[in-house]
Formats: sequence, C-alpha cells, structure tokens
Amino acid sequence: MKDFKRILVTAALPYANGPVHIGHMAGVYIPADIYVRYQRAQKRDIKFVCGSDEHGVPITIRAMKEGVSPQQIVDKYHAIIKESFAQMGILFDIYSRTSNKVHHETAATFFKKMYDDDLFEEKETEQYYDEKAKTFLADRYITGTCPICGNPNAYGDQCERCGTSLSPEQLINPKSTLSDAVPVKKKTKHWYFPLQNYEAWLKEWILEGHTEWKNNVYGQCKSWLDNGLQSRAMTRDSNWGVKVPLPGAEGKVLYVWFDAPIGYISATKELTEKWEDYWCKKDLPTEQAGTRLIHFIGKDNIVFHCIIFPAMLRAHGNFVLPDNVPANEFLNIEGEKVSTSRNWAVWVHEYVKDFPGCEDVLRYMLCANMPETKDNDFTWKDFQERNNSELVAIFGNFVNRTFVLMHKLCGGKVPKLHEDILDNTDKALIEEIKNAKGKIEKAIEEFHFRDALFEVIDLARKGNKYLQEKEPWKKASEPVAGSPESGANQQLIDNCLHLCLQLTANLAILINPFLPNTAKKMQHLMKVVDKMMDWENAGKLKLLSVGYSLRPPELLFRKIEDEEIKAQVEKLRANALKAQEKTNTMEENKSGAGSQESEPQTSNLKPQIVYDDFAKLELKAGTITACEKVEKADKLLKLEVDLGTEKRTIVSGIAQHYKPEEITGKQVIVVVNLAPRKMRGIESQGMILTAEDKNGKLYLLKPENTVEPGSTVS
Ligand code: B3M
Ligand code: ZN
Repeated sequence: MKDFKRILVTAALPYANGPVHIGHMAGVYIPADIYVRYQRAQKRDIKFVCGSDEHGVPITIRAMKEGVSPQQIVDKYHAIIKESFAQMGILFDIYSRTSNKVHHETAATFFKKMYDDDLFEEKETEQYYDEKAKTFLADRYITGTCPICGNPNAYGDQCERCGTSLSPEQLINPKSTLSDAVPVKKKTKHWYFPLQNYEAWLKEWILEGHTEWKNNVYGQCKSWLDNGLQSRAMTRDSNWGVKVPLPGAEGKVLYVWFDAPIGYISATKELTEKWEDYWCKKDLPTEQAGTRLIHFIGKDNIVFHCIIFPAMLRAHGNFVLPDNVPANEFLNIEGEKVSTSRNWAVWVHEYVKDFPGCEDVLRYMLCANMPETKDNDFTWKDFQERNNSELVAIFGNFVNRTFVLMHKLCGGKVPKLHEDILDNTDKALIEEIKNAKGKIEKAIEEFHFRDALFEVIDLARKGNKYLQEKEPWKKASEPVAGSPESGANQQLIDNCLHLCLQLTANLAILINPFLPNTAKKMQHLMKVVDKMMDWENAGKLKLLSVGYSLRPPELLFRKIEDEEIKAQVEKLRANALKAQEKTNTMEENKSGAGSQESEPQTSNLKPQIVYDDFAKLELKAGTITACEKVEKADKLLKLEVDLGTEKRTIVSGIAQHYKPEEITGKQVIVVVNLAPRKMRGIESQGMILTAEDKNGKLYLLKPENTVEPGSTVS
C-alpha cells in the first residue's frame, strides 16, 4: 500500500427526509467510525466528514407527504439525524448540511468551472410536465402501470414490485402524483455530462488500477463500464436545490447527485482552512497528492462514488480521487428488507431511548453482522444472544473476573510479574497479546471489520481460558501460612493477575475503535490516561505499573432479558401494521373524497421469488380435532391438527377471531415443513394459513370441499 500523508474519510450524506435506521448504521457509519477511530489512535492525520443531503426529490416528496415546506423537512430531520449519530458515538470532525451557503457556493462554482471549460453538452429534450401544477415532473412524481408485471402503482423510475428500472415513457397510463393530471411532454433544456468521454480513463483507473477494491464494488463498476457510459443530465427543473449558476436558467437546479458529493468538499471547507491540503493535488508530483480519500457508502451509491463523482473530479481537475470505496451490502431485519414506507425498520433514535446505556451493544451487533460481502440479517434474538453470550459472558466476564480476583487476592493493586517462574501457559498468553495487534490492524486496514472485532473477542476468550486453567482462586486457599509453599503460591497468583491486567489494558485499546464507551469504562476502572489508549501501545505488556491501585470492579455489560426482546419484536410488527393501516386510510381517502393527498402509493409486496422458492413450502390440508386457549396469552389458540398420518400441535394467533369451539372440526391449510417454534412454552409444529381483511380480521383458509386430512396443497 502507498504511504499517504493524510486520510480523508467521507460517509454517505444521508437524505434529510427521515431518521436513520440500523441499516444505515451497519452499512456506512459504523464501519467508517471504526476505521476513523482506529486511525486516530494510530495518530494519523485524518479527517472524517459527513452531513445531511438536503436536496433532491426525496426531500420534496417528503415535504409533500407531510404537507410542509422542504426547508421545514430538512431542518427537522437534519437535527434528528445529527443527534442519532452523536448518541451512537459516530464522531465526525464535522456534520454539515448541503443547504449551507458554503455548499451552495462550492457546488455552483464547481459547475460553473466545468461549464466554462465547455465540459457539458446542452440539450433540449422533451420531459413530462404537469399542466395543472405547472411544473416539470421528476420521474418519481409519475406513477402508472408497470409494463413488466402490471403493478398499477409503479414509479416513473422504478417498479417496486418487480424491481425493474423504468423510464416514465414505459409506464402505461402515466399520471402525475401532484395533481392526478396526465403528464404531457414539454421541451426543456438541460446540461449533460458526457460520461462516455471518461470511459477509457475510468476503465484504466478502476479496472486496472484498483483491483484491490471489494468484489461487490469492483464488479458493479465493471458491469457499468462494460455496458458503456452515456451522457447524464446534471441539472433538473425544480425550485429546490442549488440554482444553476447561468443566465436564463431560472427554475433549474443542479441534479442532487451532482451537488451531494461536492458536499464532502464543502464540509471539509467548513471544517478547516486547510481543506485544500486534503482535496487538491496542488503541485505535488503523485496522483494522490498525499491524501488517501475513502468513501464509505451503501451498495446503492456505488456508481455515483466510483464513476460519476470521480469523472467530475477529473473533469474539473486539481482534485484527488478516491483511493477506496468500501461499500457494504444491505442489512435486513428479521428476514425482511428494511422498508421505510412499510416502517419495517429499527430506528436509531428509538433504540437509544429503549436501551439507554447500551449504544455499544448495538455497535457491537452491527459490526458483528455487518453486511460486508452479502446482505445480512438483524434479528432481535441474535442481538440478545450476542450480548449475553459474547459481550457479557466473554468480554465483560473476563474483565470482571480479573478485577474481582485482583482485589481479592492482590489487595486491589497491580501485582508483580515474577519472570523467572513464567510457565508455558503464561508465555503462550503473552504471545497472543503481542500478536493480536497485527492481526486486528491488518483486518481494519483491509476493511474487514467483522474479522477485526472477532479477533478482539477471541483475545478476551483466551483470557478466560487462561484464568480457568490457572485457577488463582484455588491457589489462594491452598497451603498454610508459614510454609515456603505459600510465598510461591502468591507468586503464581501475582503472575496470573498481572498478565490478566495487562491483557485488560490491551483489550481496552483494541476494543476502543469498536466500542468506545466500553473502552472509556475500562479506562476509568484502570485509572489510565488517554495517552495509554494510543494504538502503538497495543501488544505491550507493561501498560499498568506494578503497585498501581485500581478501582473496584464494575460490570461493563448487562444481560438483556427475553421480555425486552419480545417487546422489540412486537413493536416492529405493530409499527408495520400501523403504517399499513395509514396507507390503507390514505388510499380510501383518495378514492373516496377526491382528496389532494398525494402520497405516492407504495406496493406492499415482497420481492418476487422464483418457483423453486415456492416449491420449498410443503402445504397440506388438515382437520382441527381439538382446540383450547393458551393460558395468559390473549391472542393464541393451541390446535390439534390431524394430517392423516400424524397429528400436530400448532399454536396460532387467532384467539381474537375464533372461539375454540367454533373451529374444532374445521379444515385448514397447514405449512408442515416450517421449523418448530416455541410459543409460551408450547412447541408449535407448523402454521395454519389465514386471510386478513382490511380491518385486520382473520379468516381461516380451507379447501372448498372437505378433503382427506393430509391432502397435498399446491
Ligand atoms: N443521500 C443517498 C442515500 O442516502 C444519498 C447519498 C449521498 S452521498 C454524496 O442513499
Ligand atoms: Zn413491475
């Protein structure tokens, strides 16, 4: 790797059209923050910039939905997002916003320079226009029927049911979401950036020059480049955004993906007068001018950060280019894609309220489950398990035992190390402490944050194992005072706890980038200054001086109980249900009273599956032979279902819709190959199918005529 003078880290600017959820955190901000905290501990010259993305259609759509101005929207969400980041310990050097004056100026100047250098193509094209609302329509503002799957609520840029990218021309019966008017084509002029002119250079720069980029990133770039690049409009018809700085360009703004990445530059400008040291090539001879620029983003932003923005920087000239773009995939929740419209999300501002003092637990969970190479899943159960069996039982337990024993057996002070009697177990632990640093830093430098974190936990695990083998508590109770043995025993105890304490100090340094609050607590317990936390101290064995008295033990983590997890799962489902009801009412209002409600309709369909997915389900018809209420659960019924060759116990959430006696004897459709699940202590061995009407009432699905129990359903 090249040696860089300084590092500039950017994290994708979140749209200020809603709060941030854990998917954003796991994909972008946690990895960026770990990386930056590590580099800071390495004492490198590093800046970490971010801010709210306050322009573009996502903002205006949100304003429309909430019936307020775009400015009110960005003010509201900028504050919420900024606060969430602070609460989660994402320590930017600056968190700015693109509505700032300095950003408007920077972006406009950037555009003007490219314009003056004749780098744009001016084109007049026909675009959709809403004659009632008297405005051009961004693709998102047009809905119609998807030509591929027939979804009546597809957007002009994409059908959310089948996932196809569309253009408004392809929609059948297109309609403006602003007024319901049928959009008409109208001429408009825009400035296009001819990306094809940079194709050869991009191919060389990325495909040959950056083979070290992550597979998912490199692969996406390659496929864009292989398909050939085209001119892209860098301006839009809108009143919200950075005004196009040209005469006669009223009602036109810069395309949000033109201005947003420039936000990284403006944020740096706001941060330091020396911003050019980070961004500009100046007269330095190398390509990179001494700055290692790294963009942390999610996978949906790859093309903008790897192709369009670098081409802009190159075209403008005098700017450094990204050295790496470690984009992550997506984090799903409880097996389903995060959806803000369906409110299927875990919101950071709610998490910090529900689990005060547990910010590090979420950081831990999101790093351990980081979607580094493929989409990953977050489940609350897993959250609980990782907390209880890794943070509490391994890391916290080791530190706690060390402190308890040190107080009990060594008078609360760091005991001496008697080097002459170190045995192989001691020496092996010393080696592990020395080696961990290198493994962890390599993993972080290569953006393998999960591996890095697991190395830290593994080191704590080794500490536990060491304590278990040494059993210093037994040695203390062994022989009698006065015998020569007892001094020797105390020496063994000293050695064990001396090493455990040095290991604790090492763990504090190593965990610091990942769990900064935990590291702070450990620092407090050990009464050590910030200087000790410098990365260069990792691997050292004399971090705590002999005779130094340390604080009494305090637990680093608490156990997370079943009820807390249950409450979260219920909350997730209840929120989704509420969102669903809201959409339903809106749709009713819309068709009923001809309201002006212009919420774009969202399809609630899950992503399409192939037949093989469906074929994995084994469905059978069965007859309910017995049924009773489950004690202390208002929603659950316990059913006995005859499936011909066997009887199954099934727990179903239909108690508020059916009385036990009403359904005994009825036929139902059962998913028979669903993994059994315990509910209220009863193992449910399958699931029965129901249909739900718009009021939430459930109806059992059954064969039209009574069939033999066990009949196949397909
Ligand atoms: N706001 C998109 C997003 O949040 C966009 C990122 C801009 S980074 C310059 O996914
Ligand atoms: Zn479709």
